Amino acid sequence: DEQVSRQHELMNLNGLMQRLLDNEDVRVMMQGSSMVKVRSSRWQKSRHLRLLEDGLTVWCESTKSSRKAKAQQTFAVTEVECVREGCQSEALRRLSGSVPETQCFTVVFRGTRKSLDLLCPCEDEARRWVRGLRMLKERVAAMTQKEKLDQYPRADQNQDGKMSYDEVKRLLQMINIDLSEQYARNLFKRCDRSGDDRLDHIEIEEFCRELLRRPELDAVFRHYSSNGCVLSTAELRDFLGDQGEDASLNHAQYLILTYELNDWAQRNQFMTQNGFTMYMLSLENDVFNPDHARVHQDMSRPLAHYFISSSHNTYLTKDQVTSASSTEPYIRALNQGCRCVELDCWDGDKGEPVIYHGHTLTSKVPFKEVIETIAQYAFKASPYPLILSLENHCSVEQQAVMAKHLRTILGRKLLTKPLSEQPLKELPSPEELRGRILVKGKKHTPHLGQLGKTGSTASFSSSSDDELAGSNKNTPKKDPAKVCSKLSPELSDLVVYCRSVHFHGFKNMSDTSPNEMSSFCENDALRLIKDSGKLFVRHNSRQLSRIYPSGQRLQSSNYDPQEMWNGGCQMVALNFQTPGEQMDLNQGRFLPNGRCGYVLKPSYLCSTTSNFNPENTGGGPGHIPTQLTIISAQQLPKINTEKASSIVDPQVWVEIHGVAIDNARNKTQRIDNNGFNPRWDCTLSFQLQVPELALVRFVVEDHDHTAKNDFVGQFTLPFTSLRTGYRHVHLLKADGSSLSPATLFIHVKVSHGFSVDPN
Ligand SMILES: *[C@@H]1O[C@H](CO)[C@@H](O)[C@H](O)[C@H]1NC(C)=O
Ligand SMILES: *[C@@H]1O[C@H](CO)[C@@H](O)[C@H](O)[C@H]1NC(C)=O
Ligand SMILES: [Ca+2]
Repeated sequence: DEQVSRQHELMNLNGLMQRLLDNEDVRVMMQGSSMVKVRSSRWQKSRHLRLLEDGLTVWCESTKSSRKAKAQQTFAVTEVECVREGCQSEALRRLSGSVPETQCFTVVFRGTRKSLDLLCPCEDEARRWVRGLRMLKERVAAMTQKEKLDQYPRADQNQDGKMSYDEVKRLLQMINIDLSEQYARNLFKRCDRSGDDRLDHIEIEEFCRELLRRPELDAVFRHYSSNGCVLSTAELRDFLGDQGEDASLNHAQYLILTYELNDWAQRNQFMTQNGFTMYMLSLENDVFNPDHARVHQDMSRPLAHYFISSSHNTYLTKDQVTSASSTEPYIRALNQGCRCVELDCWDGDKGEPVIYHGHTLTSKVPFKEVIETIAQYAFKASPYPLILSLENHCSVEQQAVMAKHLRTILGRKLLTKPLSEQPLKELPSPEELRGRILVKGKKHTPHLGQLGKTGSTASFSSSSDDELAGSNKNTPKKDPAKVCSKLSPELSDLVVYCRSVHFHGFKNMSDTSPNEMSSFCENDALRLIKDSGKLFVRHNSRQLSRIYPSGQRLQSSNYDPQEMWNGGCQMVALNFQTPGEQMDLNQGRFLPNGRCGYVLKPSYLCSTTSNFNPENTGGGPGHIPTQLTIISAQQLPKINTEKASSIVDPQVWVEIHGVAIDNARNKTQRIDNNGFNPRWDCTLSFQLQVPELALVRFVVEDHDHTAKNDFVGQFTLPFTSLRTGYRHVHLLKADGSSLSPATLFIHVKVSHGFSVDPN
């Protein structure tokens, strides 16, 4: 019987111990090391870290004897995002000088878990832990499902044929079956008939059968399997064809090799129901097209032809009035592929400029420290150019200090001269500017100094974020001539392709240079899009525009970025620190193209003669009927845990965010009291006119009878990256981190005539 064979696979494990113990680093980690956990100069506590025999779990034990039970924390190697050696976290950097850099390292976790800063007794031990953790992490990531099962030691550590909850959980995590505590613990209790907190053979079998039960997935399997037991390569190929992807026998064979757990089936090139479930849940079968997970677009077009992931008030950790300024948000934004960060610069003590939100209680962080952080993280997530948007409130003297720091710290990465001496027809491309850092700010332009004199466009308050004067954001603009006189020549020299100018209405192309760019408050940008959308689109095909949130948004809330993208605006700057629908859209927009922070705009937003008007797209390029069937969901967590016993009552919204006529949303019915495996089988239909601009957002809510529904999870992606067929949607939390194991199972059907923009 198929479930029994799944069980046998899970139990049939060989040891890896011997091979792991051959590794000196792992041996040291398993013996354990005494370290100091560091939070600040005052908060430093000793901890004993030890790698468990599974080669996967690290115990982090408080060593101080205390009346309370010894506090223990664990983390799994699979939870580690990366290991940074030396003083690379904010807490450790602040202590650098007082702690030996070579004995420190930081463990950074996926999602929201706080990083762990550690200080080792000697350099050798620190090096071994850094190297060992990285090795184990890579090793797990590189294995196929079957290798994981074959190579990892028996999860049943004391070999009595029974497994504890943690053992079962670790084992399933090895093959990427994540468990939701809420459901798995209850299920474990229910299966533990002997009541000894351990499951024997038969109990484990029942546990796995219940946990992995997917009748709706089995129905798809049976539809393609002629004998109902296995899929032959030809049958798997037919399924792949209907899914709209590579339907070759080779691909089918590759999938069997990668996902099939059963030896016999794998040898004979069959896929069992288990292998099929593994494949269907894998990222390879994700709703997001995996071809778009790498850089797949032409990167040799002018900068103005791309949407550029941009952050506003990057230095803030929360609201604009009282929160801390810090270098951590720069690291977070850069790691997310953000390519335009903002630096709000003010005069500081001892001649050193500082970054903070002027005239507020936000704390200050030295300019130099931010630039050092940027130098270190600028190109870790993306090789394409990074733009530093300087909001400069400094005296001429401290501006010169800023220029000096930029030159000495960023070195050759800093772009200080045009790439070519030829007159500029269009901006250079991300490819040409690969690995370079561009400064956006005011520049002395002796011959064009008169630009500001016409008064015809007073209704557009131009970029307050580029203002030189030491005023706050809402004070009247200074006389441009006076502003210019306060600009230090050293800093002015560093501005090459992103020269901030006031916007004075749309001009003839011959009167402007592509390296001039303007910033717009959200309200001004919206007005331009509504009143003169076509001209704005044309302007944005050649020059960059940066949009920033209204100064009224004291809580650092965000505006809808989609309307700005519809108008071809490139740098639609959002408060990255504020989660919510707008940041979900930003994350979805920049998901494709390898998350490099540059996404090519559709062709009709890249032409100086475009007739595209975002407000009036009735005769748009397409008319695309799309059917999205929300079939089921798996292991949805209860978010609002005040009522501990209650269970989620889920409903799913599907939203289209695009040009005005494409905007739509609809929802499934509600299912009461089932978050473990709710089933809707609900088909929602949409018509798209301008698919290249549309984002699809799936939102799961927990229905609340008395108050606003609770947000459970979401996933957003561009319509052009949405794959057809049966797919899983891996849900994300509000902060953008994974909500694993929560998924939606859907079917997508897009009717004929649809073709992806050839861009
Ligand atoms: C732009 O220039 C062309 C010819 O060079 C001229 O005919 C047209 O009136 C100008 N448009 C504006 C808005 O100045
Ligand atoms: C929403 O979906 C339901 C179910 O498919 C359908 O009956 C209804 O007309 C849809 N509503 C809108 C506004 O599209
Ligand atoms: Ca038992």
